[in-house]
Amino acid sequence: MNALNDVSPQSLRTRITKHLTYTLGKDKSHASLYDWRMAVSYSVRDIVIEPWFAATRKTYEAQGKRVYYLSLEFLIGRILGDAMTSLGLFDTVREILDDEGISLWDVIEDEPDAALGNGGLGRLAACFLESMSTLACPAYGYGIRYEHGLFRQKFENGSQVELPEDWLNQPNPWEFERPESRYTIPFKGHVEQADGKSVWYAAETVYARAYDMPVVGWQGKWANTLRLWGAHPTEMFDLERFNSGDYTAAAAPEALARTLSRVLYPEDTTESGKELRLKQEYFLTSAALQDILRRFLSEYDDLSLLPDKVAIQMNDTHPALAGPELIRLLMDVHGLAWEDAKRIALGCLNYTNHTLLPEALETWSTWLMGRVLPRHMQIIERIDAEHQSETNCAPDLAIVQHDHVHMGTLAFVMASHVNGVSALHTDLMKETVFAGLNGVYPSRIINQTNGVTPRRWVRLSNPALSKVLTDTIGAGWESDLDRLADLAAHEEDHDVRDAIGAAKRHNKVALSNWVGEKMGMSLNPDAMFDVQIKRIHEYKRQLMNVFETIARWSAIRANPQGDWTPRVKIFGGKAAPGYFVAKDIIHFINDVAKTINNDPVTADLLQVVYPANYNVSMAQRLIPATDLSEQISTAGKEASGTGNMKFTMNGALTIGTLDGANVEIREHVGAENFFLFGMTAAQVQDRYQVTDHARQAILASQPLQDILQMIAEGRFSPTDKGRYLPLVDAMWNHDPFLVASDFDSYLACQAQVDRAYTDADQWNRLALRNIAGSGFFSSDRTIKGYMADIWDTKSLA
Ligand code: GL4
Repeated sequence: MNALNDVSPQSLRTRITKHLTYTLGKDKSHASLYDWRMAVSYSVRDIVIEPWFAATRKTYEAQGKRVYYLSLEFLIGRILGDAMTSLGLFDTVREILDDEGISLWDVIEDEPDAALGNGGLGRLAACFLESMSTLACPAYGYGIRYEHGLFRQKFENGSQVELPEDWLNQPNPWEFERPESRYTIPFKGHVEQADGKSVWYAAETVYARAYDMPVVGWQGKWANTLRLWGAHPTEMFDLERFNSGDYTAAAAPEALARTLSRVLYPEDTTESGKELRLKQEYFLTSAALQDILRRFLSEYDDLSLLPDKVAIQMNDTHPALAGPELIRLLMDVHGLAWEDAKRIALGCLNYTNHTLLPEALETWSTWLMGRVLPRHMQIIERIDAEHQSETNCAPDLAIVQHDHVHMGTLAFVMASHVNGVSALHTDLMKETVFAGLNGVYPSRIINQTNGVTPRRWVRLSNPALSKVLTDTIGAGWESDLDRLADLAAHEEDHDVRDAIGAAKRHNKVALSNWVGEKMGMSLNPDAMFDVQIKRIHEYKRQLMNVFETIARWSAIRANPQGDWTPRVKIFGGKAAPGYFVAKDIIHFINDVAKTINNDPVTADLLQVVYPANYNVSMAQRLIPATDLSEQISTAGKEASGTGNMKFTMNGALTIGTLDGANVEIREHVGAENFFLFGMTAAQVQDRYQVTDHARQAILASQPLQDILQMIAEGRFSPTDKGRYLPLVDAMWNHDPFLVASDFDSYLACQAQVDRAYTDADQWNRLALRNIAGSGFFSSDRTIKGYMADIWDTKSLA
């Protein structure tokens, strides 16, 4: 079965015209870009329906196990281009629109990004959904239909300002509202015992209503469902109050309910501890589990079979209430005994850990948990008591400690498998944060190194390179990315190396044009494009990159006639609104950019670009145009990274530390094709033992002293000279992520990069080797790993 079989250009043309006429109610002479985009989207969506239905049919027939991926975040990005790519309709649609005088790219860019996530964790979930469909793994994604996704970022005088995101201000052509699929979600109230059963009398309730989005896989052979929950009031609008003039009170139940799915929390790797967040986590988890049980019971009547038919993945601890909630539903609603309910829940559940940063490990006060979810608090205490008595563990391994519920421990205890997201991260989990639990539950922790989908990240975002790949190694690499290894046999072919270089240059020209239009800057496409795009976080060390930029600028100014390699430094990323240090870093990057970009002495050799509002669509532009990928986190801090993989696939070389998946990238592409610097995770640990590590490192580094001196003197903030004194002070006295200690190594490595770039042909050779070694980082490989090692599911292809 293949969706493409009966899609002729003529039928698609007719479909688009019909949607324009009958769905949008416009004739061609009056249709706006929006109208065309909607008509094209509905038409492409129509074509997904058939494989979507067929996949559902096959799944029911097979009676196999289904996967349920629970995530508070799905960072999807735009959908139309991706769907057309998967269905092979790109050229057909382009031709149809050309005939109407409409540009396909304009249509594509009219679509808002679905930004229901913060960064890597949410984007990983989106790549996984796509891979599960490509692999015909029967699966559902479950998430929240946030009305407002991640905030829009703008810069005002260089500072980040957050604006609300409003992707749902217009109809979403990819979703199907399912008013019939709705569940009651209870909150608060109290629990009573009756006939040996616990009865939870909730004080508040909301409905979770399903909104389904089909997720189509490569070549339209399979489509799974992303089911997002929207919150709706259980109480009707209060007409009596309205009629008596109290309009606000009349709408209160609705307002209360809707706040639940109103906004995505903008914290990446920090937990916020807010009641609304806890409610969101429970809202998603309960709705998903009720839906899973309803589906299961429509096919089977023996709940003990649940672990044979259902695999639930908890994406981080955010849905970790799944343990107690599944036990609650099995006991209180379906009448099972505690032991059975707990065994079944444990058999279904798995947990992925995405970070070791202590500030990200969620805890909830028992007071809040007990107030919002009184029944769950009881269940958690019983799970905890059994966990402690069965394992005889130390008190610091308890789920409840110091009046707080530790969600990582809860997730761990209630999971069959717990996985890390890169080899290094998994090792560190076993050695550090989860060492104790690993001792009492040995072999529960396994590794599944992250991956990314090459359909979106190469085929869609880099057509120029995609053509070179297909011309060189033949078609089909998109769904069998290990085939990229075949490129290695063409390393000595000058034409192939040139073609890779030409594709990169083409993308750099396109990016330069875009930057020209957006920011009024004119970039030199022959300069090295050096890119760091990711959330702004101290551990990711954007600061180190800016320091290097300043060092470079000073060095060029001191010797403008020197043999310099021209560079364009590109930054992109948002800071959590409450993370003030990160926001200062943004301000600082913009101030440095302003100073450097206005210097005529260095203008041809160094430029700094920081486009506002980095998102998935911007990543799709930047990554194909990148020569050098900055992956410079303090070793041991970045669990995996996934941007690093996207750059490698697109032929960028990496300058990086031995952190997260960088370690494996370097192994796969070859150490000689990777610019390594900095301390290892073990050396980082030792370095922290040196109390004045920063001061010592700065005193040993003249370049760093000079840079800090310039900043302290106000060179980058002439109207407010003291602006960055706190930053300089923090460098000397704290430097929690060891920027100073790694700086000289980074500087030396950057000099090596400069030299390498001067030999364009050799650089292209290194790019080729990076692409050839990147096959391992397809999310298809990752998902096959989950299917085999965690879910025990089979592909229905
Ligand atoms: C993250 C990690 O920081 C990142 O390294 C990883 O690639 C990603 C997906 O596993 O998960 N953890 C959190 S929290 N946010 C992330 O992006």
